[in-house]
Amino acid sequence: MSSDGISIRCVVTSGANTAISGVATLNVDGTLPLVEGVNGSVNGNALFVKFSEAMNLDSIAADGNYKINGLDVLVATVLDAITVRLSTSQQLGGSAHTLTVNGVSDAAGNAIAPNTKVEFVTYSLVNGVVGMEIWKNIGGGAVADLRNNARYADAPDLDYAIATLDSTIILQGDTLNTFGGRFRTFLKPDTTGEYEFFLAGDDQAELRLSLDGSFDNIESPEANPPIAVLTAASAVFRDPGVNGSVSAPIALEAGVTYALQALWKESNGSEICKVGWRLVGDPTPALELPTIPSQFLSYYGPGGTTANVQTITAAGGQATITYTGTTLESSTDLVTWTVVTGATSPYTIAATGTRFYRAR
Ligand SMILES: [Ca+2]
Ligand SMILES: [Ca+2]
Ligand SMILES: [Ca+2]
Repeated sequence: MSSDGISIRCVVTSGANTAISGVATLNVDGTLPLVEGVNGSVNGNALFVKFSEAMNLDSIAADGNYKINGLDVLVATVLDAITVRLSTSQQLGGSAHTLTVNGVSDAAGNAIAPNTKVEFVTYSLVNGVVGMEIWKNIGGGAVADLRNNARYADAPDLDYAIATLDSTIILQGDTLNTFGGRFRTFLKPDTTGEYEFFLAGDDQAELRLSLDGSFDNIESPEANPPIAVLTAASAVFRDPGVNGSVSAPIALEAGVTYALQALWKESNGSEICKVGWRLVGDPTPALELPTIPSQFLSYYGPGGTTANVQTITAAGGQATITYTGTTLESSTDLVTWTVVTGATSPYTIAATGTRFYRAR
């Protein structure tokens, strides 16, 4: 608006008396706030809503101002002046919803247009993604400070779907302190061989790999002890033997899905976490290794479509399943599901009795 930012004085005249006020600056905000974007959650239990300008914080913290068809909005948490995290009832992967916003206003008091609607699709298992979660306001520099906190592992403050195992995709400038972080991703090599994993971290970090392709027991000290541990900050990949940041060689098979998790803990100053790998025999120096390329990674993120078993045909004593999605799972009781390692669609199964299949 043209009068925005001008300086004014107020002149009051009464009979022969005139009073002149001090100078005031006139701020006119004639722009209504908008919902600029929404992002899903890698855990399928939240929605991150971003507004177009600084908002009245009380108004965006009121959970009753948000409705989502098919989901309950549980708690609205203000992350900053333009962003709010809505925790929701558990979302189905890859399902379409509409967020309807009412009653929120910008910092100047302009209300959003009534029944502002934004369509979104919940995150589903997609290729090329790492989940990155952040727990804020946890002191200490040891990974145990994160793991032992009551808000770990179910209540991260922030989560992101990013392209590789590199915290600086999101956290730049070393400005965030007293937090813990976690990467999770499914890893599927295209070459069978022995791999070394490289971990960079600040302050401290640990890396685990589950050969069964599941995160269910990823932190079990017996089943999945850490394959690399950093007890002092190292912002770059080091050669084997310098510190605990490089795993022993681990045999992996092409086409098999593994579960990879890194935890790190930042107290203050600089922060980072990165994970790389190298086939034994590859001469690339540790310092020059990239983080694990996205083509080998998959996790919950945007842009996916709902995974489905599409057809089941029987011939010659065998059944053939075609499906969409990246992972086929089988079960004998519809309760316990096991990843069918190496499966790609169409997938043919020999007669083995009654078995159920689902795609993810
Ligand atoms: Ca405004
Ligand atoms: Ca920091
Ligand atoms: Ca630090």
